[in-house]
Amino acid sequence: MANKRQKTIITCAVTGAIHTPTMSDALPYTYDDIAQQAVAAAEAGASILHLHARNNETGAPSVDPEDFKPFLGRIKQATDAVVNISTGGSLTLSIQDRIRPAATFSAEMCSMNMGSMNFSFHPLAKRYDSWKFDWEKDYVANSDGNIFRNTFRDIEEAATTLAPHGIKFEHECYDVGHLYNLKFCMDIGLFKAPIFIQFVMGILGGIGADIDNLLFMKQTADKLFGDDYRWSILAAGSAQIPMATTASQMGGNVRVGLEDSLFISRGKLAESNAQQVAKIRGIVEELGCEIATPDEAREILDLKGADRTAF
Ligand code: KMH
Ligand code: ZN
Repeated sequence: MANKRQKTIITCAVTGAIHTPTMSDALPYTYDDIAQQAVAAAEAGASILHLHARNNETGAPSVDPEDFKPFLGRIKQATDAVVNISTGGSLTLSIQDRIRPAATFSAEMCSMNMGSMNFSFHPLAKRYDSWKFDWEKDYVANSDGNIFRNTFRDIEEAATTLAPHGIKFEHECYDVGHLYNLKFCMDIGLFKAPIFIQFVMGILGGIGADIDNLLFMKQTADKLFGDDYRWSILAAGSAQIPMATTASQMGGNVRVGLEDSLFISRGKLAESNAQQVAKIRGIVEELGCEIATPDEAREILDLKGADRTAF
């Protein structure tokens, strides 16, 4: 049977870079704050930590491995959570730059974005009038002119560069077509089962975050991948917790974190990543599911193990 009920893996995406300028004081961007919030999220129940980095002075998205090193070491010392390094980086960077941190640190997991798309958050520019960093207003306002580039050639380059590291991918699928892209890539041997799919919903440019769409994504994935996949949901903004709750009842795993939503409930800013993790953990457990420990997540996703990373 496809996706028989397993423990629920909670991923926490601790700090945004692609689409999350610093519009909340709770969003960590320094090495210290990223490390502290990541460890607290793991203690609250996240078995996977999805991580971006920022330049500590400018707050700008960074793919310089030197901006990852300080917090990766501290996270590894303090927790056994699985570290998942973003290869999304920023909307304006090449795939070669974006995959460098995951390759440098030979992470257990990294993201793999499964198609090129509009990826916009420009409406936010009108909603805010104060910004923490100078670059943020223009970056947000100009996102209506960006393409998040993830061509088949980019995906192949990322997959073949990262293959020798034995990294498991979090396949970020923002629409149904991305599932077909993933199927094509599996058929030509780029990715091995069991694959881990993150259904990304509610990004302007991708599929909307509602239950009909989740069912369609899940049915399509069942049709294409049968037993060869595990899945999770990431719904952006105020849909984060409601859609994660629904997915958990369908046998899916969940991703929360300030990267994808700054809120803890409608209109109320979250105080931390750990607060969001604690909230979804409470809901999932209340509804009768158990959450996976990091080692259980490793087993479910067939990961190489923390002893085979380079940090
Ligand atoms: N925040 C997600 C919608 C990546 O890091 O590669 C996009 C993301 C992509 O997490
Ligand atoms: Zn990310």
